[in-house]
Amino acid sequence: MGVVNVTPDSFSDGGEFLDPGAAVAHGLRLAAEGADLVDVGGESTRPGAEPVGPAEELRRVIPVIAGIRARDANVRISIDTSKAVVAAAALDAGADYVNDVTALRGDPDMAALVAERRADVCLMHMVGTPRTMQAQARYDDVVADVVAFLRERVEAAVAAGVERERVEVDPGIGFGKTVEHNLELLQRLDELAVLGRPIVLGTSRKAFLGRITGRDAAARGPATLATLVLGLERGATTFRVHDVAPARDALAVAAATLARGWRGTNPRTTTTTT
Ligand code: PMM
Repeated sequence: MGVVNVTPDSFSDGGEFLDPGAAVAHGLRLAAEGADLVDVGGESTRPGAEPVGPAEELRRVIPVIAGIRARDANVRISIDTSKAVVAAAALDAGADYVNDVTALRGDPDMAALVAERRADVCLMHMVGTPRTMQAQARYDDVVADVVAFLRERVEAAVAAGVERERVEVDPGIGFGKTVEHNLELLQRLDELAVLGRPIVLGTSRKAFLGRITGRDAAARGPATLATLVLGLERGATTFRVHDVAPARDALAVAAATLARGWRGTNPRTTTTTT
């Protein structure tokens, strides 16, 4: 899953793709690099971020989704939103997948929309809201708490009519979590397998990697790759990343080593005996 943030304030690429043309070009580039899914978002969820109104969010994301869909009929498009009105317009414009960091709790109309439109959906763990979440980073056992939360949210989605097969789950790395919480979630990611749903992992360039390496967001690519390999080994199937080409390479090598049958095709793959 390649990230296209159409925001002025996302932590690592804020402002880079505010222009719709630049955002469309970036999404197409990520698809060409091998992203199966391009995740378009118009509201930053960085810690402390201010909410954006629906009109502004629609203005940011819809031309980008329509533009990517017009030029690439195949890539799957995800809308990163917690607002049903934005998700509905995005699905109309060609999106296939709803990435909701509130796990269908942010808008009372979201679950019914996802069910009715038969969209795929990602349910992510977060306590509180991006404005308040870091102050609420307290858990008995972070992994057990995340599993219990996601189990409840999967059942709520199914009860609202969402097909279970369409639901993916995400531990919400960096959302109301300390460095230690993030590392423990990554270390014990395999425990999310009890949920029986595909696991999405969003570690790309996040602050905990900066705390370990001392690097700024833009220089956290290698640190991100380490988390992808660990995540793959522990059962993650979708990797939300800013840099698709290196992620594909790292995952292809890790998957080949683990013999898990990596499904992707790499446009640059050649046969070699060395
Ligand atoms: N992280 C961000 C935004 N959306 N969605 C999911 N499902 N998982 C994540 O970890 C996630 C997300 C924040 O990162 P960004 O500001 O780089 O988009």
